[in-house]
Amino acid sequence: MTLPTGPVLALSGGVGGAKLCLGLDDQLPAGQLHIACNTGDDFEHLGLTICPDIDTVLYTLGGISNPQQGWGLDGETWQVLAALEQLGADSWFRLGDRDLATHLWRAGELARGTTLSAVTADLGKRLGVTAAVYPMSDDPVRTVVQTAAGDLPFQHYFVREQCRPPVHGFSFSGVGSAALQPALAALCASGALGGVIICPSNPFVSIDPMLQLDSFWQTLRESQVPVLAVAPIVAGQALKGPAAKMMAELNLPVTATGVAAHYARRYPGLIETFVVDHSDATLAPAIQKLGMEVEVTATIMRERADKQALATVCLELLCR
Ligand code: FO1
Repeated sequence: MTLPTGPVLALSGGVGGAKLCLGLDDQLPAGQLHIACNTGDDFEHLGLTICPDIDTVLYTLGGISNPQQGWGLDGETWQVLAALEQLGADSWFRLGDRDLATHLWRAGELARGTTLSAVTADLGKRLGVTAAVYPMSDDPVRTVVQTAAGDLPFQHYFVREQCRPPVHGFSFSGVGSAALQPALAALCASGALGGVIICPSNPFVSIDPMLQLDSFWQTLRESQVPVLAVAPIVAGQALKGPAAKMMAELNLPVTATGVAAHYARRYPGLIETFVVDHSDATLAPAIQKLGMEVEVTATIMRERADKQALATVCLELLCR
């Protein structure tokens, strides 16, 4: 397997992103993988700062995530949540007892003025994660889902309302003034970056908040670094989460081509190669017309070996 020389940057949100990050972490030498995590999903809840996309990456690479859900911790207990229910507190967002330790510890660190980056790096070290994991910014950026039921903070839409209200748009509060995480900005400006992998995450609520932050996508494009994206839609379906439903409600074709067109429209010239599943091979010509190369491979990641195989395909593409 040929590997890029220099650091590899993955942009990740949600469970699908964490799966590919695990495969990349397995295939790259320690320290070569850098992961930018979406923080648009973050929210203040029960006085705690909840960072789901950061925790999903850290728990997954730390080997302690709940394998069925993809988020939260394996072998969790729910005593505190049950006690909170007794107190009449919100219990729609399921925080397990051990997961709560992460949130309590993070809230204390942040209250002491520690940056989210430093807290994330500290937590990664404690979990034995060797990849460099960053929040996309140390400044708050919050995804707002514009729905027929009004504007909803992401977790209210995703968990409390179970993605039911039809969406007609998104906004990212704070994105206009938030700065790209400093080490990320330095990595992109260094000229050493070997490649960028946009993981199979939700394009609207995981990838867009990151790429629209602080001219990040223009910085990446100007850095001439190879950039590839893995389609989060396979045979018209999202493997997990509301991406397909959102695309239908936004009147976009619910296909890998629809995602490629979204990225081409928003970030012209950024993505060189679009990776699609074998079941979408016939879409290649339409995606090539958008100015992207197409790689057809197996993109459904069930087993660890699937994650490693897809990671290998991506890493070799960055070396072409
Ligand atoms: N997702 C759910 O669908 N239901 C939950 O109750 C829930 C709790 C939760 C707690 C901690 C955490 O890190 C993630 C959690 N998630 C839950 C997932 C979360 O909503 C993420 O935003 C999704 O993974 C999409 O990125």
